[in-house]
Formats: sequence, C-alpha cells, structure tokens
Amino acid sequence: MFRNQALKAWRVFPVIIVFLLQLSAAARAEDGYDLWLRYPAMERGEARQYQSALKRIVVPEERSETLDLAVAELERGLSGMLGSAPPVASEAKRGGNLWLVPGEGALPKDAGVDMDALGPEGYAIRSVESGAVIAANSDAGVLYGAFHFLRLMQTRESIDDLDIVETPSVDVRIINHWDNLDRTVERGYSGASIWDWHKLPDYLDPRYADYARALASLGINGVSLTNVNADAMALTPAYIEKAAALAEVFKPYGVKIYQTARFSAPMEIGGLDTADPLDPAVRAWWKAKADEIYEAIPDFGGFLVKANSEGQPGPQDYGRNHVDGANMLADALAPHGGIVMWRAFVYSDLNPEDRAKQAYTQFVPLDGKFADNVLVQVKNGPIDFQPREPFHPMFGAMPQTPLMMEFQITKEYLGFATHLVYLGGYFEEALDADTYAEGEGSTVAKVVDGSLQDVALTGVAGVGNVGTDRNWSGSHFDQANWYAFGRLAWDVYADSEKIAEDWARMTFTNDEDFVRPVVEMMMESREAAVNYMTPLGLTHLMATGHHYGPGPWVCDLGRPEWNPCYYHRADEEGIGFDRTPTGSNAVAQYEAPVADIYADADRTPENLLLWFHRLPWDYEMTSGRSLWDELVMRYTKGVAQVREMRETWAGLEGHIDEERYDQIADFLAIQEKEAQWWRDASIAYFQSVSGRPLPEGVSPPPHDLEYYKAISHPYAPGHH
Ligand code: BDP
Repeated sequence: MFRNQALKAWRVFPVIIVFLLQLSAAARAEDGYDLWLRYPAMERGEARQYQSALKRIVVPEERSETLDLAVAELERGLSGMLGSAPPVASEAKRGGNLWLVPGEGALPKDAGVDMDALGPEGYAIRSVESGAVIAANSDAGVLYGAFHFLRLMQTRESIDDLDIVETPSVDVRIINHWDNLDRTVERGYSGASIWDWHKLPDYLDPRYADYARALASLGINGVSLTNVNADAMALTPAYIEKAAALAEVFKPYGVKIYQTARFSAPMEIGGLDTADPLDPAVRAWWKAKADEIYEAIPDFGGFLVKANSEGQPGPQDYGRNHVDGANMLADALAPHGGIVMWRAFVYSDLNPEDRAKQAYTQFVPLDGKFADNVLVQVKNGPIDFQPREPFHPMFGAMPQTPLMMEFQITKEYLGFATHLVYLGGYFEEALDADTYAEGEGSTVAKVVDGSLQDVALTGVAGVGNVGTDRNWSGSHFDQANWYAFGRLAWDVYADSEKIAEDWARMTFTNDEDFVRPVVEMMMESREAAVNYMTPLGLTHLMATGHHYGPGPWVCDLGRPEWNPCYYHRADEEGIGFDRTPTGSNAVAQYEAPVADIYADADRTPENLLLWFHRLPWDYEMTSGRSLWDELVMRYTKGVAQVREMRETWAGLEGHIDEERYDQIADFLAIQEKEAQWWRDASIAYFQSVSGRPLPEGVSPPPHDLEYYKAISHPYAPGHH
C-alpha cells in the first residue's frame, strides 16, 4: 500500500509542477505589458469556428520586413488563441487560405477588392471562396489589416462573410511625447521616458519594438520624440544619431519619427546671434539642419513646434508672425517631403485678452498663408485639455489651412494615473461638435479629416501616456485612453462605446458579465470626474503647477491665467466667466447659431454654463434648484459616481486575473478618496465666497477651508 501511494505521488508530481509553472507564467503575463494584444487561448468550442477557416497563411515568398511582421503577428495571435498557428505558404489550396496581399498582383480572382479605394494605408478584409484576403497597397496596410483580423477573433466576431474596407481618416496619426532628454516626462504619470537616450544609439531596448507594434496595431504612424518645451540639444548630431537608431526600429511598423524643434536652436547650438525667421543665415541654418537630419533619417517626418507660448521662443520675438516661423521650417523640410506641425496653443501673460480667445485672434487672420506642408495643431478646446471644454473656435474658422487635432491622452487634468477616466467619449464629444462653419453638420471631425474644407494635409495628435511602467500607461485603464485615441485617429467617426467594448474584451475577457458593466463604468467615468472636479463648465481649478488636486482658492499668482480665480470668478454675488458680449465676447469667435446659443444662458448646455456665463448664485437651473445648490449637488454626485464604480468593480472579482484586478481596485479606492477631497475642498471654498447654506441633507466638508488650503504636494509627478 505504501509503495502504491509513493508511485502515485511520483505520477502526480510532474503534473503539479507543470500546473504551477503554467500558473506562474499566467501570472507573469498579466501585468499589463501585453496591452490589448494578449491573445489568450479560446475555449475549444469557440476555436473551432475559426480553425477550419485558417488552414494556411498565404503570403508572397519575397517579402519585406513589414510583411514579415504581419505574418509573425498572425502566427502569434493564432497560436495564442487557437493553440497553434497555421503554416505559412506561398501557394493557396482549395480552402482555408488567409491571403496577405500587398498590391493588386497577387489578389485571388474573386476577391473583388477595389484597390484604388484603399489609398496608401487602407486595407480590405474580404471573404473569398477559398478563404479570406487581407489586401492593401502598402505593406503597412497589410499589417494594419492583420491586426484588424486578429481583433475580430479577439472580440469573438465572425470571420465568415467579411467585407471590410478601412481607410484612415487623416494622414498623420501621431503620438506627441512630452519626454525630456533627462528621461523625465512633462505631465507623465507612468514612470520615466521610454527613450533611454543615454544608451542610444548602441543599445536598443526591446521595448521600442514592442511600442512600435502596439502603435501599428492602432494604425498610428508617427511619434514625436521629445517635449514641446523643447531642448535644442535634441537637434545636435549626437541626438540625431540616437533618433536615427529609433527610426530604424519604428520604420517596419510604419511609424515615422518626428522631432520637436526649439525655435532658438540656431542660436543655442548653431552659434548665430539671432533666430529671426527672415534672416538668411537663420534660414540657411535650418535648411542645413534638415539636410543633416534626412541624411541620417531618410524617412524623418518633420518638426513639431511650440512657439511664443508659455515662455517658449518664437518668431514674435523678432516682430514676425507664426506664418514667418512655420514657413521657414516648412521650406527647409519641403525638399525632403517633411512637414511642420505648428501648435496653436499660444497665449501670453502680457496679453490682457481672455486666454480662451488668444489663439483664434492670432491665427485666424493668417488663414491661407501657411505653406502646403504646414499643419496648424489645435487643442480640442480653447484653454487647455480641461475635463470639459467647448470645442476650439479655430475649427472651421480657417478654411484654407489644414488644422490638426491635438488631444491629451495623459491625464494631466483628469486625476493622473490613478483615476479611472475613460477619454473615448471626451475625444468623441470634441470631434462630434458642430462648428456650423459651412452650415449645419460641419462637425469638427469633418474639419479635421479635410472633407469639409478640402485641405490637402490632415492629422490627429495625442499627447502620449506611455512610460517605463510595466503596464506602459501607469494604470490598466489608462491603456484604454491610448487605445481609444488610436482608433479615433484612424476613424474620426468611430463610436467610443464600441471602442471601449473592444478594448475591454481584448484587454481582459469576453465574459459578458464583465464586459457590460465595465463598458458602462468607462462611459460614465468622465462625467464623474467632471462632477467632482469642475462641474457645470467650471475650469482650471487644479492646484498650482503640478495640477494635482483642487486649488480653487489660488488667486495671487503672478500671471493672471495661472489662477483658478481667473477662471471661476466666484464672489458673494455669483460665479462663472462672462464670455458673452457683456464680457470677453469669446462667443463671437463661434459661427451662428453656436455663438447665439453660447451667448444665451438659457440655451447654453448646462455642462458648459459657467464657461460662458457669470450667473447669480440663485440662478434657476433646469433641475429647479438654484445654481448654488446644483453646484453642491454635482460635486456630491461625482463622489457617489466613483463609489458606484468601486462597487461595480468589487462585483467583478474573479472574472479576471488577481494581479490586475487588485491594482484596479486599489486605484479606485484612491480615486474615491481624492474625489471626496475635491468635493470637500471645493465646497468649503465656494461656500466661503457664496456665504450660502448647503442644501438640505448634504453633508458638510469634514474640515474647514484652511485645512484644504494647507494640503501641499511639492513632489507630485509630471511637473518638470
Ligand atoms: C499644458 C501643460 C504644459 C504644457 C502645455 C503645452 O500644463 O506642461 O507644456 O500644456 O501644451 O497643458 O504646451
């Protein structure tokens, strides 16, 4: 008997070891590094429907590195999901072929793909009699198609009867890194910069290729490497060589490298005594610099420039304007096919004009004067990535100038990495806004994709949220914001809820009991943040500098527009910024009827009310409550919404791996604590100015205003 038991133990032992090894591998895999590209095994029944259609991957024998990547991705995805990948072949057989077709030549006869309609980066995925084709005019297009095909399987959609045609809405789909050369990241909340400049060009961190792969999975085709508050050193030969090494890694993924150009670089690294854009020596310096860069990086994308804003140098330092500055750089890049992304985020403390008006005032008169290879990059709203802003009035107002959208993916003003705030709806709200520039239906999306005003060059930029954190984005849910950005940059008309659903399925599980509540929670999360931070159109109430936590009481900083008081203007009479004709008249920068609606408090959407209007505390809201009571209720509601999010999450334990589950649960607890802090501090402050009692049943802040004012976080991240 003893012998028997021993024998059995020996038999069981290896099984246990294998099991433990598998467990630890699974645990290792679920640290978020794999993003939405996880490809976990399907259940056998689920796999069956796909297996029979995937007997071989048919691809030309001679193929580029990019096509190799497409094949490798399919192999990786299919072996992960189905247990094994079909063989790669150069000949099709009777059934079960998945063709990768770069260019018309190799198309099966019955494919019926209109290749002309696909343009340079689009792709088609079509079922044919003996399988399916992924066809594109470029290898990058095939790679995008391969990712799309895998997504169908990842989200358990059918791959029978496919007839998908995808072309990107815009030409330039780019992540703007605000990364400094010392590896700090301005407004970065996910560790250090992923660019290890010190070890470049000789050491290529494997993360670079993993990053490029994730970008390609979304169709993102550009990254600008460094901070818009630029360091001229990035343009020195040593750093050009480093950037060239990165460009080599990114190229097969269809991703171009761009650089930020400090306007005063000719002085700082060129030894000139001016950076005047009309000075021939300055112009010659930039031309030579562009030649030098293209020598090292033949597919270099171009420059991103922040000029004459927040203390950055620019053409106005020499009495010139944005056109003079942008066109000088554009001239230098044009012979190489490069572009300039010239940012419209400009305002000055010396200018008493309402900050929300300054960009429009400076740029709109310059319409039509920019060179063909210049894109003017405009933030979604007229101030600065606030939890809610109206759309930027420049959209639609410069019919002869390509305007590029700039979103912020990193959550500078939305709770950093620990708050769960899904930005898909935020981005969509901006794109869907109707400018009325050419009559009803003139959405921002149509301005951005060039269909409204027929501009030649188009783009969407997102300020990235990627760093050295193992999970890339600082939190698992912040990956969704990167993901949603990419999908909306590809298709500016895409639905942010569908994107959230795809992301949740790919990132976590297809379990409906998980997906449904999670998508719902994501869709509500942004409103929750608006409520506990800046309800009813309030804006920029964050603490000074680092923007972490509330600071509505800050009124005495040197520059007017650094002060939350500048934005909320609360006193015992009322609250809000009058941007109607009786105030700054910023509403006049919008087309009719938008301008008329925003000028009328009764017609302005309540969620933008205090952005455009200064109103008495007893102004009656649609709820029937006074403005004061409504404000308090909104703050309170924001906290309740986060509490509900926490409860939702608590109900999902066991649906996903413990590692990610736990971190998300902990972060939601932080979010609730901080939402409460925002609410209490804001109510304490606004009550100190309004002098009004809290509505019945609402609990007062547990501390007095002085307590909240004294909270300080000098080392909050992302502030450099
Ligand atoms: C603001 C950030 C600041 C950036 C600036 C910009 O606070 O760090 O430099 O935008 O976009 O949101 O240039």
